[in-house]
Formats: sequence, C-alpha cells, structure tokens
Amino acid sequence: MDLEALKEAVIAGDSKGCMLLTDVAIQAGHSPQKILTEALVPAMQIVGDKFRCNEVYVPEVLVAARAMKKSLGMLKPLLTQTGVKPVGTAVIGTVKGDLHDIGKNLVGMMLEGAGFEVTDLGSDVAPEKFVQAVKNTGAQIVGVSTLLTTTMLGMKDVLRALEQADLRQKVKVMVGGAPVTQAFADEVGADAYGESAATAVDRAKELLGIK
Ligand code: B1M
Repeated sequence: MDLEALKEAVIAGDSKGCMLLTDVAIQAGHSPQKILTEALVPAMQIVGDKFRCNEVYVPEVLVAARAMKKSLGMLKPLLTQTGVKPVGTAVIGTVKGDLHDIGKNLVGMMLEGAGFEVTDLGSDVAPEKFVQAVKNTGAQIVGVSTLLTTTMLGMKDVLRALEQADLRQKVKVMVGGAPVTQAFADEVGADAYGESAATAVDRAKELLGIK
C-alpha cells in the first residue's frame, strides 16, 4: 500500500477515509513516523498552499485539519508506546493570540515518539502559563510555536516571563512555526530553532546533549 490515498483523504477532508486508510497503512507495516512525514504532513502542506492561492477556503481547511487529527489520534499511541524512562521533559504551546495548533501538535507527537515526556498547553497560551507549567513539571525544554507574524513577538514575552520568574537559566527554549527563522530565534534569544517537527526533535536532543 502506498500512502498517496491517505494523503488525498486528508486533502479531501475525508475523516472516515483517513481513519480507514491509517489503519490499512499501520497493518501494512508502515511506521507511524513514516505515515506522519510522508502522508499527513505533506497533505496539510498542500492544503496550506491551496489556501494561500485561494483555491480552498477556511471551512475546507478546517475539515482537512479535522481529518488529519483523526489519523494523528490513531498514530499517537504508537508513537508514544516506548514504555521506557523519558529521555527528557518538555512543555509546549502556541503563543498567546494564535489558535494554530496542527504543527505544534506534530512537534509534540514527534517528541513523544522520540521518548520525551511532553506537557502540551494547547494554543493561545499566555506567557505566565508557560512559567507555571515549568514550575509544575520541572520541564527541561520549553517549546513555543506560532504561525502568525502578528503573534511572533509573543515568543519574546515567553522568554521575558521565564527570566522574570528566575527560570531562564534552568530551561532551554526552542521556537518554531512557519514565519519563524533562525535569525528570529537568535533575535529573541531562544536556544534553538526547529524548522520542522523532525528537526525539532534533533534540536531538543542537542539541547539536552542526547546523541
Ligand atoms: Co491560518 N493562517 N489563520 N488557520 N492557516 C496561516 C498561518 C496563513 C499563513 C494563511 C495565509 O494567509 N496564507 C496566515 C498567516 C499570515 C501571517 O501571519 N503572515 C493565516 C491567517 C491570516 C489566519 C487567520 C488570521 C485568518 C482569519 O481569521 N482571517 C486566523 C487566525 C486565528 C488565530 O490564530 N487567532 C487563521 C485561522 C486558521 C484556521 C483556524 C482556519 C486553521 C487552523 C486550525 C488549527 O491549527 N487547529 C488555519 C490553518 C490550517 C492555516 C494554514 C492553511 C495551515 C497551517 C498548518 O496547519 N500547516 C496556514 C497556511 C500555511 O501554512 N500554508 C495558515 C501545517 C503544519 C504541519 O505546518 O504549522 O508550519 P506548520 O508546522 C510545521 C513547522 O512550522 C514546524 O513543524 C511543523 C511540522 O513540520 N513547527 C515547529 C511548528 N511549530 C513548531 C514549534 C517548534 C519547532 C517546529 O518548536 C517549539
């Protein structure tokens, strides 16, 4: 079975088809990582491109996102069933004012798949919530995502809040999301920039000195 049909089902927003084809892909022996990176992520990228070109509109995007989430829900237990001691702990969330969560969810799942214990704060997360979560969980990494240029500077607020709470020296901060660049990450004083969910895992491991 190739993964093209699953990709098409996400693009078409066919939730039932997505669940069925995800099951078929798993049964055919495709790894959850492969299903994610070769079907779900590229499908959502295509939907994003179509949205940008006004070929589809918000309702279609939402339906595609919902279909993708159904597949993700089926992959999550497979990605996370390592059953071993976590290699690290992370708190992740999308900045205040930003409701986009698909990319951030992928980052969370990929981190979990790589053995991290992840606390996902969701989207539209205020800086003080990141601070509280670090205090509650003792997380080693804070991952901040944003998709909007208008909320990018919210990342700086998260870094400032961590500093004010005297936590900045204790945690590593990684930023990512479509408008974010390495230059922006440097500008706001983040410790790492994750270009994709896969590279976010590499960066997180590097931050903790894990090979
Ligand atoms: Co919105 N939206 N949206 N949207 N949306 C974008 C981002 C936009 C580029 C579309 C466009 O105009 N071309 C544009 C932003 C423009 C800008 O800021 N310059 C935009 C806009 C304007 C808006 C609204 C303002 C629209 C409106 O209401 N007028 C509104 C904002 C609402 C708000 O947040 N306050 C809005 C709303 C929505 C929906 C609700 C309809 C929906 C979100 C559904 C959801 O997330 N639950 C939506 C969607 C789906 C998109 C697009 C089409 C797709 C985003 C996506 O999920 N991509 C997007 C256009 C596009 O990107 N082409 C668009 C797939 C995802 C896998 O990629 O999130 O980039 P991405 O994540 C990648 C990497 O960036 C990285 O890893 C991921 C996987 O590889 N990554 C990290 C992400 N976070 C990371 C964190 C890390 C490391 C890596 O470390 C911590």
